Amino acid sequence: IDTMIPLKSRTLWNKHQVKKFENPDQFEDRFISHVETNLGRSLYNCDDLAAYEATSMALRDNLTIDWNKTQQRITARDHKRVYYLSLEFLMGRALDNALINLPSHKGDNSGTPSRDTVQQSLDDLGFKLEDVLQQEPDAALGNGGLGRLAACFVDSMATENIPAWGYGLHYQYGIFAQKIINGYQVETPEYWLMNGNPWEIERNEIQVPVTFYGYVDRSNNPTSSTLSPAEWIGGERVLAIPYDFPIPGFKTTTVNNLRLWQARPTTEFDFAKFNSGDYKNSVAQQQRAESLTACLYPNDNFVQGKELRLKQQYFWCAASLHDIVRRFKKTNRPWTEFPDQVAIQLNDTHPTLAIVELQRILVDLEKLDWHDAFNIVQNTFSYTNHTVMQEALEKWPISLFGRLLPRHLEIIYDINWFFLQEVEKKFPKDVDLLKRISLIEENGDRQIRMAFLAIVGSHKVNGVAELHSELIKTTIFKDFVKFYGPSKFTNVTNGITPRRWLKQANPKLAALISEYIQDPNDDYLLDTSKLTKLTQFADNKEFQDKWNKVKLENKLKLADLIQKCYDGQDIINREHIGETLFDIQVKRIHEYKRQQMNIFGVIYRYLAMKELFKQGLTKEQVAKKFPPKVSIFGGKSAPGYYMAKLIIKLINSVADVVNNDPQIGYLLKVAFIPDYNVSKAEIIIPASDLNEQISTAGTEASGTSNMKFVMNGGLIIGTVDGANVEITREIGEDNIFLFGNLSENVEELRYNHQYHQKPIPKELEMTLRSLESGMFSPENPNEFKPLWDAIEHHGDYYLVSDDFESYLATQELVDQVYHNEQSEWIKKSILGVANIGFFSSDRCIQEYADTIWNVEALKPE
Ligand code: 4GP
Repeated sequence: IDTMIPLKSRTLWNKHQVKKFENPDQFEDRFISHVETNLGRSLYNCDDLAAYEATSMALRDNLTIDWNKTQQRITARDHKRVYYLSLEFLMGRALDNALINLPSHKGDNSGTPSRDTVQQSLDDLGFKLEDVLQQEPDAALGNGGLGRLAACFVDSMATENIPAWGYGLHYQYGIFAQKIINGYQVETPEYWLMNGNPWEIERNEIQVPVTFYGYVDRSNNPTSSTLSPAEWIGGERVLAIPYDFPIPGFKTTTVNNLRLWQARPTTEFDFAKFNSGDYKNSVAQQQRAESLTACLYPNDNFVQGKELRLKQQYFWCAASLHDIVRRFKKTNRPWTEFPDQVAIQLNDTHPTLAIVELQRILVDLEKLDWHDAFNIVQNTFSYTNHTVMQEALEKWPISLFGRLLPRHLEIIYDINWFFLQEVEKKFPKDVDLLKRISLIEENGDRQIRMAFLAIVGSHKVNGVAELHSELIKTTIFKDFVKFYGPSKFTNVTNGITPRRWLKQANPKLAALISEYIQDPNDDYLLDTSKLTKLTQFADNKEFQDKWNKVKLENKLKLADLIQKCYDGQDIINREHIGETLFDIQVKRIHEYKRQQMNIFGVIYRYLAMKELFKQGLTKEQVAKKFPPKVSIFGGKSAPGYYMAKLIIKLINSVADVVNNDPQIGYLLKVAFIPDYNVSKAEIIIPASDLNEQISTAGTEASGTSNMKFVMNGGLIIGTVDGANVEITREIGEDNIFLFGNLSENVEELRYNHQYHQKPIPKELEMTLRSLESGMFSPENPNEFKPLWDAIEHHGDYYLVSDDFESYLATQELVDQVYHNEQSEWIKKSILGVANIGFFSSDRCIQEYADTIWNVEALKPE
């Protein structure tokens, strides 16, 4: 926007500078004014929803004022900016988070607004903050770990005063809402914008045209080389409109921006269609434009390869780069300084097209020399890999790609051409290497290997936990290490924001911590190493009792949630809740995450208990061997993932049988919480005694819920995988229950399954036969056949049979410690929290800033 206010008018502008609310009275004023003007409501018809909207608008006002100042400061100081490109931002709710980030804290009596004063104000105005918070739908624009990581990162970037913008898509429909009907997952669309969204600013003043299809015109180019500027004459055109979300930091006035693009039809008029009288069709075509960003692809760790997805990716990359380049051009610096001003982080390969798009802008539009341009590109981008699983690695068929983005395909061929020449120079005549490392896969249908393109176009590539970062170097990217050397590959272990995952999710534990470590201003939420002060209280009886009481209260809250999910049926016996182990596995349902092993363990436990009853043991005697426990599950399956859906069905079928067995009673219960999402996680995670991180070794890149559980005093039962390894190092191996085979043995174990029939352990055998007997599916005994077949006849790819015995043995140990050594258990729980500080996403962002982005914090005002 280049309308500038003339100098003589500026005094007037300054006189009317918008002010933040700075005390309860001003907040109340702002609240009422939003109710009456923006919402057109009044004292007589202001319900909880309106109260939520008005509170959010009042807070957004404050944030927007700081947002404006932050942006002006960055521009004035000509500071380097970071751009975090992610197709997923699993933000959850914004209001409580904004409240926690309000400037004042306990111990501050100045009357500046805090969460507590807002709560009081709402109370005075006739509302309960808790009910008001419930009005907000989750912003669920992501699938799982990758999307939630992006959300934690934007929180930490603001907190660490890194000038950073997130770029993503403004989906109308985020991840589907999961219903459980007769035990089966049913996906229902969730229109999260139904009531509008007080947190977003729609910026109609910015409209970026994005083009697809068409052809490359070289008629002005005498050399006709693809390396010199060409003109792409696009076919279809849509507009990208930004929606901005202010991202507050903790104890700082820095407010960053999350910009999500939405597709809109252009207003261009198709005269050809009009003249032929086809008005309806020309409208229909325009409408199709909007469907481009309608919906998030609901896959986790899996690619589907649909044309619409590729269109989404290009639409988002093109719009974001246009924005980034426009901002850079305002500095009037030469192009060579682009990487000094701009760092772009690719969250997985989904935004890899941004590499190609920048090269196109530099060569075709800015007329830079091809190699100079690519130098700039490489120094700008860096790429994070989140998985080694083959089915999750993006590849796009050349035919589809070339039709949608003809000029980009040429550029990729050129990148590949120069790259392969370099490889050939370094390793002459190694044809196999060239084949393996090429950006184009030549077997069968020719495909572009997006991860390889991301590596070649970046200056750094990172994995998300030490084990994972080592694995990518020795497996999927081995040849690239050989060519570039190891220094291009690095590790940044994932982290989580302690503001949301401790303070917001577990206010009682946070209060207890700040009391004992004498940190009334919650500085430990910034400097998490302060948590180590808890160590001195690990054995303190009084502290342990208080610690336990918080856990109990959190478990009661979860029991309420579960009751609600089961239509009022109270599965959990509240009388015994204090002695009942809450064993929780919540995450996307995936064979590699092995929820099937968990539920097999539950089945085995049930069978063994029944056997004891059959032998005539009393309930008390059975309880000695199998003390009270609730197995809690939650998580969505991709709609097309048959096995994952079957696992959900099995969990619910087992729950049906076990929960209704009067002999078993409260000794064993099973609950599946439908529609697991961020706001449910905030209730579930603080209530856990034990959490399951039991992926086949080498498959879970990091995991981040493991960090969240430990930060809330939960103990892990887990394999030596992902970040479990580093968590063990930090908190000590006495405070985690590890089991199972190591990743270095996985290949051999899989090989053995293929070529030698190894008998499966008797406990697993018993379990699988109970499935086969129809115990959990009397109407269809074969219902779960694919689950036992996977283990007994299809090579047991996820090695359930290899880990099952040690899993059960470790569960037994867990029971023993939880029930017989209560004080030991609490001590482990406290020591976990005391030593989890390393996994703050603030640390993680500092590592990115120092070692990858080369960017410094912006000093706040
Ligand atoms: C996930 C990984 O599966 C998980 O281990 C990791 O913690 C998370 O990314 C964040 O790094 N990957 C995906 C995916 O969600 O789709 O690849």
